[in-house]
This record gives sequence, structure tokens and C-alpha cells, in this order.
Amino acid sequence: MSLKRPTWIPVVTGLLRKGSKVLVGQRPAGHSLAGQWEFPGGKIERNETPEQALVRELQEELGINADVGQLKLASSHSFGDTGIVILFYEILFWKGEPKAVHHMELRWVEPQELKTLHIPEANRKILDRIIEQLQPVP
Ligand code: DGT
Repeated sequence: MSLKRPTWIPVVTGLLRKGSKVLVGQRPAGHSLAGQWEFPGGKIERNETPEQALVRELQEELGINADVGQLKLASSHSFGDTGIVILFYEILFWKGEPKAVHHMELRWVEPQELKTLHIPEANRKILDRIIEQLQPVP
């Protein structure tokens, strides 16, 4: 058992849907995981609910006003004494057109294409479940 309590960083991300596709952004240089393709989002700040944090992050990163939908998945990933817990929310409706304000590039991809992209390990671990969540409801 570890003597030191781990530090957990709570993160929220949005699964923005357009038809069968989902939006991913390439993380900018100078940040951790630079060049990797992520779902837009970021850390929950103090005194924010996960939904408030996601609305703020999507405004800052994409310039959209999002309507946060259902919580679809949760994942955790640790490195050393630190870990992240990521909550994935479905985003079906928003105002504005997503722009790469923060990312190097944005792409709408088919869920299966996520397998071919360089994505964070925290997402890779649960990619089958992410893809399953992104299938259209029959
Ligand atoms: P950092 O990590 O200190 O460079 O800070 P930021 O501001 O670049 O990171 P931020 O606010 O995007 O925080 C999200 C953290 O979660 C970051 O360490 C990367 C990690 N992460 C893993 N998978 C994802 C994902 O799909 N989307 C986002 N936004 N972050 C992810």
C-alpha cells in the first residue's frame, strides 16, 4: 500500500456529434501530450460542477456555447503519484461553429478512425467502450 495519498485531477471532455462523426482536436505544442488527438475539454476548477467546467472549456477551446448532454463514460489513468479521472459527456447541441482556438487542428472523424490516431493512453485504454458509445442508437 502506498503511504502517500495520490493526487487526482478531475477532467471533463465533450463528445461532440455531427452525424456519425465525433470531434477531436490536436493538442498544442508546449502542453503535455502535445500532438495527440483528444476530445475537447480540460480540468474542473474549484467550485465548478463538471457540467459548468465543460461549458467553460468548450467556450474557451472551440468558441461554442454547448448544451451538455448525458454522462457517457468515466475513465482513470495514473502516472506516479498523480492520476486523472476523465468524465466523457455527450454533446448533441451547441451554438456557433467549433474553431481551433486552442488546438493545432480540429477534425470530425468516424469513431473507427480513432483507432488510427495518436490518442492519450487514458482514452486508448477504454477506446472500445468509447466507440461503442458513439454508435447510433438503433
Ligand atoms: P497540462 O496537462 O498541465 O499541460 O494542462 P492542459 O491545460 O494542457 O490540460 P487540460 O486542461 O486539457 O487538462 C486535461 C488533462 O487530461 C491533460 O493532462 C490531458 C489529459 N487528457 C487525457 N485524455 C484527454 C482528453 O481526451 N481530452 C482532454 N481535454 N484531456 C485529456
